[in-house]
Amino acid sequence: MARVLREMADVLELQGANPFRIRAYRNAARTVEELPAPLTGNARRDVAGLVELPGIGEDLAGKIAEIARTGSLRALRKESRDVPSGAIDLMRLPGIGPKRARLLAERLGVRSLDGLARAVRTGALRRVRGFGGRTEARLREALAAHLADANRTLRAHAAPYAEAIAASLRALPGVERIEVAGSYRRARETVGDLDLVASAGPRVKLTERFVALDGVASVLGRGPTKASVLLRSGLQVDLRVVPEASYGAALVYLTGSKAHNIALRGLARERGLKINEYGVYRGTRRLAGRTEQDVYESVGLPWIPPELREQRGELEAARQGALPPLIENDDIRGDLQSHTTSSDGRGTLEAMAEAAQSLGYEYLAITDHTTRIKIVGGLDRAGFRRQMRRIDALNARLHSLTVLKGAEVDINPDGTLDLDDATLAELDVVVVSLHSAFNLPPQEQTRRVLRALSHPSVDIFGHPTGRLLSRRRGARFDFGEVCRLAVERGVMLEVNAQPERLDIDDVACRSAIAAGVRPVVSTDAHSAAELHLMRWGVDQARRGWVEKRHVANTLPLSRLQALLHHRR
Ligand code: DGT
Ligand code: CA
Ligand code: CA
Ligand code: ZN
Repeated sequence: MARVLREMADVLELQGANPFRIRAYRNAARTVEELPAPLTGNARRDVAGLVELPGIGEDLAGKIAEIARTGSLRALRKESRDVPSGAIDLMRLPGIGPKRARLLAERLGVRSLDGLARAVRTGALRRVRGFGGRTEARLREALAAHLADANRTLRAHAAPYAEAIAASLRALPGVERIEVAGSYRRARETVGDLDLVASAGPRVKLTERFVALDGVASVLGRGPTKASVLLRSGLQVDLRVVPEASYGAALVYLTGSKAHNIALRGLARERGLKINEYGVYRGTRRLAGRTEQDVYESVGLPWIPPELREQRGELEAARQGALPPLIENDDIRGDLQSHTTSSDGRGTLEAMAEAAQSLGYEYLAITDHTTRIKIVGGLDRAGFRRQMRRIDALNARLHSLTVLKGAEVDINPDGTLDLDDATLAELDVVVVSLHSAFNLPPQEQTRRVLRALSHPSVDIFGHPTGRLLSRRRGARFDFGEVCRLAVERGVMLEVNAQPERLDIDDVACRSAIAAGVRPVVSTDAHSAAELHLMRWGVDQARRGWVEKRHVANTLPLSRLQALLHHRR
């Protein structure tokens, strides 16, 4: 629903429609993302519930109910008629708004990402006013990032589909086991498609039920044991049905990664065994296959968590009994980055605290923005002082939760911080982040970051690279140097849990902990509902071999405070 509403906003923007109307659609997209329960599909009931929500009038409520019922929006089809579909894709690139998208179409006939890539390659772009060398370089980079990721979906965006499909099939009588395998299970940040594995009795006709599910737009293939569909959202889902005795082997096979599978089969071969998706065999005799555990055991290994199955040393670690006890969601005791209505958050201080309390957290750091970036309406020194007093008053009323006074401070292009030293020293938690000048040459960027992290008040380096998946590559700096300084100064590195950030990434997590850096996993929540994004950050940390003992926000408050005070 959110995707359709955003597309509507994009189309209106491209037509130069009334900005209030455009904003209404964008806000509605966020509102439906945060709905506490799915809509019923019954138009009258849905509309009645929706108009209760802030910013949703009768008209929008009707449109949302229509999407809930039909999966699409007539008004969008009508409005898109005069808009080249590629223009919408162009607007997803950084630096291209509706004006520039229209300019590209009029001057160069560019109406798609491919067309734009061609215009960059041939130098045609440079001849259009306003698309000089710097813009061209940025677009070149964005295109490379985008095209590499084209047709992949953020894992968090695929999750509602994955979970709903698995749940509806699991509920069918005769279905024994079902799980989502593939890159989704390995917790990759994006997925190409979803791969389901199931075991069911032969009479269940599971693939027939699967292709008839709600949300299926077209059937790409179907047989008694395999089927593939395309959902209306554009996501492909594959289903494989196997006998129960093969379920574990099929799950290993379809979880991958391919490189892990190949190495695992190599180990089996050394023992005179053969592994395929039906089981582990010596000759024609099946030795294992019912559970994943059996399969790994047959080659002398313990079960390996899916997040590690990337052929990055996990088989060796398993053989030596040295698999890391990976961090789990329940290990998290608090959140160290969040925003409120004092900057660009949508929840009040009190609402954020209440939500953190209901998650069972011991602490929540409120880290509103500073003022350098105008669009987020951040706090200045007086603003932070007022907020600190409000937090004191709130803490006096709270029992199980402590609200920590924080800030997400902009790192200026020269590496100085966007807040005065006295205010910085008064805060409990200082997060510093890059929000501009991402394209500095690596040496300069390294100097900038090192200077910022050297400030004695800094606790955490927030979303360190500033990348946005498939939209912005992020800053390039010497990560090893930054880790060395972070260890020396006791600065922690954030694993930002926002699905489109997941920053630092899995590989960086692993080198950070190897260097002795302490990671924190934070949601960077901009609403109470976004405090739930923690799981995506934890999954990314797990892919980086991170354990509970590494992560600062698994510590009880007193020990966390000792870490934070140590900096002062
Ligand atoms: P994706 O969908 O691009 O995000 O990545 P995966 O890992 O989900 O890949 P996918 O959907 O093509 O295949 C699912 C799993 O099936 C994959 O992780 C491992 C297994 N698989 C697919 N093709 C092969 C193959 O040629 N050899 C082996 N050993 N395994 C394969
Ligand atoms: Ca897949
Ligand atoms: Ca697949
Ligand atoms: Zn930020």
